[in-house]
Amino acid sequence: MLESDAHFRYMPSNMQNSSKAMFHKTIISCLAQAHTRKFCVCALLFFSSCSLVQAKNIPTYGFKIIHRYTHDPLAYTEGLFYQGGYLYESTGQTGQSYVRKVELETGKVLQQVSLGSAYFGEGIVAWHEKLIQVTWQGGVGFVYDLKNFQTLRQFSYPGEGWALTHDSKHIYMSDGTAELRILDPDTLTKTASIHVTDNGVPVRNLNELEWVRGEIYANVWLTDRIARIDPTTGNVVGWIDLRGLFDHQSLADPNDDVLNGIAYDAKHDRLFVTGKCWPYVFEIKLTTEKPAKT
Ligand SMILES: [Ca+2]
Repeated sequence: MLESDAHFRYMPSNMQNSSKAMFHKTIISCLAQAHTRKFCVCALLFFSSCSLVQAKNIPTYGFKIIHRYTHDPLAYTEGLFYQGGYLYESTGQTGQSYVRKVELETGKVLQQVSLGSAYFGEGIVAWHEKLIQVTWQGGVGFVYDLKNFQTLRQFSYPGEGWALTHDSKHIYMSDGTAELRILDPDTLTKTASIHVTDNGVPVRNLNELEWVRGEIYANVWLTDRIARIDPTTGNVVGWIDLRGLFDHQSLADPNDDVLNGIAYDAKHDRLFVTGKCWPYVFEIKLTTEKPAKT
């Protein structure tokens, strides 16, 4: 296969033939202009159009429930992570925004700090001995001592803050767009960003985040879906379909009390999910492929 032909391998054969003919015609046409710069522009435009038809089949994963834990039904969950045997949770709504350390098995709140009425709390992440939180539209974040929740300092950022997670080197922040900001963990300033796409289409409303075995999991606001994102490319490499996990239509505000909360226990490979004002935190295992949507 010619190197150029590799670009046609995802197409049906009849489309491959016509596309190859078009490609060769394009090259001849461009060469006829005998101008290298023009040729490059033509080739780039052509390959850009080819990429539109190279849609990859992104797998959709289902789930099975391993365990169901109690969750405070008044907790408007905005951030969640697991560390050292405990869940850490942040909640939203002005006047009801807290950061909590929660006993997983019972849901008992062991430690809590309030943001007061000035801020709407959003995502949290642990970084060594610190706990970092962003707020929705305040442009202000907080750094706490992870052990006693004492406020150590504030920091600022442009735009909105939705969620946080981290790997060994960076902190990742969502802001409701299709971009994930990469932050320096010490200065908490943006150093780069990840543009998240599903087959080239931007995935907006990325909300709660979790780093899971080299991928970033992000639940998409107002849906029952979690995107599995390759952080090196921003490509969605899988979808987790959590329809049927919990009927949030039974809650007081079903349009708002949606899936939002992902935590991962890397040591024991346990994945936890919950939602705003859901009465449960679920430990789930992913199943390989979900049947086609009906
Ligand atoms: Ca999380």
